[in-house]
Amino acid sequence: MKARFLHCADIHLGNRQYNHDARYWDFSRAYRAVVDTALAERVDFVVLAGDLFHHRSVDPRTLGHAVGGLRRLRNAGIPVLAIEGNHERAYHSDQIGWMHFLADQDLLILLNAEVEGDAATAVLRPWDAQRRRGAYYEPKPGLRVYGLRYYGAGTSIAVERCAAALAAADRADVAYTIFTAHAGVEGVLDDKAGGLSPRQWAPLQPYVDYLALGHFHKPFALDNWIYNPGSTEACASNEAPWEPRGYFIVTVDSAAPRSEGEPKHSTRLGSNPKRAFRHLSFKLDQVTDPADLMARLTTFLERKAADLRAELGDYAGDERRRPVVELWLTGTLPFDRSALDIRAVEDRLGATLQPLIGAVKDFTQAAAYAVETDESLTRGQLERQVLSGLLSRDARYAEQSDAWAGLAIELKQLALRGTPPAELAEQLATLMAQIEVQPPNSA
Ligand SMILES: [Mn+2]
Repeated sequence: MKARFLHCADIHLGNRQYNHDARYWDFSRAYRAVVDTALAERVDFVVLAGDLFHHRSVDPRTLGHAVGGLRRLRNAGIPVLAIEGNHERAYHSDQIGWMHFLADQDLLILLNAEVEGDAATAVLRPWDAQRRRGAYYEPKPGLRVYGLRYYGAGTSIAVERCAAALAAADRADVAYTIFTAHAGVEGVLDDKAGGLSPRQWAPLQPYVDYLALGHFHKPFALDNWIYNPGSTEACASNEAPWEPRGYFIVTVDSAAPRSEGEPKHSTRLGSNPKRAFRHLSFKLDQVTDPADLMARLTTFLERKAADLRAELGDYAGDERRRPVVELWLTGTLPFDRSALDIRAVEDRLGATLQPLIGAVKDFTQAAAYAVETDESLTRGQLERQVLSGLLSRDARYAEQSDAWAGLAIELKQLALRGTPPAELAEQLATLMAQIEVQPPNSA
């Protein structure tokens, strides 16, 4: 038995990332590219391992995009064998989701093993073309594809029950078995909890030649039987460097001579075209004050802009080629957060790199603001000590923190005495002038 198929997952149609139209279209374009590939490669079928859609409630335009791609495959005689991912699960188990709707339109075959209830064994029914329900389908004689929808925390038990059912099933005529599920493998992603351990997947291994996974957006292949193609567009900035990523093209030859432990297939991880996407990280630890921040940031961004133009060419005039740039501010913020002008940082990012989208994320830590106090002090002395302590942690006021504390207290007392605002402002100007003419550390 020979066959050829495309395995993809996590297309996330309808993801209007950063609330930007261009990003909405990027996700649809990535999907179209994968459909184009399936057609060009003349595969026998497509395995879609969950998360075709980004949202449970799909808008008409996004549904149109999904239907358009599925129709092209159907017209070419290429069935799509799919499962429900976590993003497209129906709201209630008794309602049908959009994936069921597509199955009812004969645009895809939506597989799911019955694992509910107390039975230790799943019920694996063949696809019923009338009811449009079933756990497995044979796109070619001798090639069987089983599917299990997203089960979250219940995945491990669901997999055990499927393995028990497969052990009991009559598989005499089955030369090659694919099992598709929307779940990851523990340890593949550092920061992503979840996923089954290789040991929890292992019960399936005696019966499954190709475990087609989705859910983790990072591509991986393990032990010649577990495969995950990764997302077709970056749903988060950390996904961008995971290249190649997008789909596997799998060629099966069940009868070819092979040595012990060698798989019945060969695989190629392909990469669909994607929007350029860069994640930059700027650490604030060297920064002294807001002006210094902007100066250092500008130097940093100019260097990155040169790198980006060397890599992508002159993209500024071509919206298709302009990258998404996410800038993360990290490290310790050496001044009060209210003085961190995110809009100014965004503007500088936009002017320097001319990205399609320039998003700034503030992950800075505030300097420690706990102040030690001496309980023998009077209320007035205590107030001055706390203020001075706080101001000494802000790089802009640290050198003359006592003088600034004195200024604040004086101003407060003037305000308490009912001094008119204009006079307060005048006093403030005078007091500030006094501080600024003094040399550092003389206060
Ligand atoms: Mn996903």
